[in-house]
Amino acid sequence: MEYKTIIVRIEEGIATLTLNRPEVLNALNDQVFNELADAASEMAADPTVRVVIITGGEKVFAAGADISQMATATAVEVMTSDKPSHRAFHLIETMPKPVIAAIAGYALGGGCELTLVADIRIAAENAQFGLPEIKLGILPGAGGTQRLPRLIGPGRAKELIFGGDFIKAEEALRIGLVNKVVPTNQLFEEAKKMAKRLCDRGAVALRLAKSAVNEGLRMDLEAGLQYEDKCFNLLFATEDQKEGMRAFLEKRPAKFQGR
Ligand code: CO8
Repeated sequence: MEYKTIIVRIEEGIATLTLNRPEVLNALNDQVFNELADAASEMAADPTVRVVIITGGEKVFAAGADISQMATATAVEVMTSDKPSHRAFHLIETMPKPVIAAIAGYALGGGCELTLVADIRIAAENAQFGLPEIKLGILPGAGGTQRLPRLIGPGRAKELIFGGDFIKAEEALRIGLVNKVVPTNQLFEEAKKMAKRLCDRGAVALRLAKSAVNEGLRMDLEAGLQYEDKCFNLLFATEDQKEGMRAFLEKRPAKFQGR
């Protein structure tokens, strides 16, 4: 597929999606969301892709949804829009493969919300996070009011959502918004290193582990435990389970085939 606002590269099982609207700090308009949705579907279906990295490059992740596109919208237009942002975020969040967000510079508004649909967030030292929507008279409408409290707790999420102020990478790490902070010039190397580690794991086990965590978050504990049990049982039907356990007993690294 051809993309204009993102760059898609696939190398050794790792797909990197790079937002590419530098002139507006990677502001996310409907075209970007549609292309992200298409790329997410393509990467999910491509058997050569094991892990996906989403980034905005070295300078900025994304300064939010495109304000110029929203400024004159009416309530009816917003209400009846097919909301490509929601489609893109849903496809990324439910992608049956690990998604890593590699974040440098600003990750604001919809940009911050995009990082929340990734499984793992790695921030460069120069990263800044914020949900400034409140300062525009709106609220984070691409999942921020729902996913952020689930990730960092309602108290801290409300402080970010109500205040609209930015926080630096170290603070994001302290409150659990990101998994790791790395020197800015090592961001892509670190993201690739983590992606490579995940490429060596069994793809089916990864897929079900991701599903168990994500689906479990929607359920009460008892239902979540039952869902986990089903996923666990199912993995005993895979060759990867046989290989993984045999390799352990034979004291050698496992070679998973993803089946
Ligand atoms: N939308 C459109 N254009 C933008 C955006 C944006 N979000 N952010 C930056 N730009 C543009 C600027 O207008 C500017 O363009 P130009 O050169 O033509 O004037 C260019 O990018 C560079 O920006 P600045 O000159 O402002 O750069 P600074 O370094 O001075 O400032 C900031 C950087 C602090 C990041 C500043 O640009 C800023 O505050 N940007 C807006 C941040 C923001 O409010 N983001 C939230 C947007 S709302 C949102 O994300 C809602 C999500 C929910 C959507 C749900 C849809 C259903």
